[in-house]
Amino acid sequence: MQREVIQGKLGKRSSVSVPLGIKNDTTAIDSNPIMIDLYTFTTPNGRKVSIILEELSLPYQVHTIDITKGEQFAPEFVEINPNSKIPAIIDRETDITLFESGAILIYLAEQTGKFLPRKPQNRFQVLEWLMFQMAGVGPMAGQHTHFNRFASENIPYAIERYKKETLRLYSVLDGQLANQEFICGDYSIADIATFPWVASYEFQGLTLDGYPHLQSWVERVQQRPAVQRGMAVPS
Ligand SMILES: N[C@@H](CCC(=O)N[C@@H](CS)C(=O)NCC(=O)O)C(=O)O
Repeated sequence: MQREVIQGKLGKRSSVSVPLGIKNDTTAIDSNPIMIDLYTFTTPNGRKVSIILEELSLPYQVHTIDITKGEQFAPEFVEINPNSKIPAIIDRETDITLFESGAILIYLAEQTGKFLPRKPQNRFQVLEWLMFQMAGVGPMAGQHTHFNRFASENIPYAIERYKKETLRLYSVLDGQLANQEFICGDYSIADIATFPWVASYEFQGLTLDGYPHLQSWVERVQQRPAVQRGMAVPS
């Protein structure tokens, strides 16, 4: 498996060889200690986590788990995520191992006090839209992409069903973004979770025509340098 080190703060990269799952390595680059091991691949769920790590300027080490080669089923990775899916992290400072991208976003937001408001009304609105992404946008767009691009047989019913539901969810997001810049007003983990999915609409065989507020939001979030760096991980 490919190993590489990324220093979020300075955006510098260099390659190192580190055993999968190592917990107490004190490797430092430019005297900035690596805090987080990130197990990821070039997919929207993985990129949610690289985006927040870049936004937070946290030094992290990328472990590429090539899910097209079945590396998610390697015993060392199953120890980290028994569900055999990316993303997952190990926080070396707290020794906490986590899988499920939504849980990882909440954890990093809580640890740093950023992108998840404290005030209950705002906090639960962000969590509500995070759950909307986790339970709706991701699974529906994922199923649509599968049946539209990767299924071994052409099943028009499945393609149509998931396309219709994904576009319905896009229209809900479009309405939410009609009068504000970000999904819950201020930029939050709800935006970080949703962006990599909606931004890959062309790959999914969809269009954002007819969703002008969602389209503007994609362009707005895309302009953030941390988002651009996070979307390029793993390289
Ligand atoms: N709900 C999970 C979904 C994770 C997920 O589906 N990851 C995909 C890549 S985006 C994966 O690892 N697939 C490998 C497989 O299904 O074998 C999360 O948000 O973390």
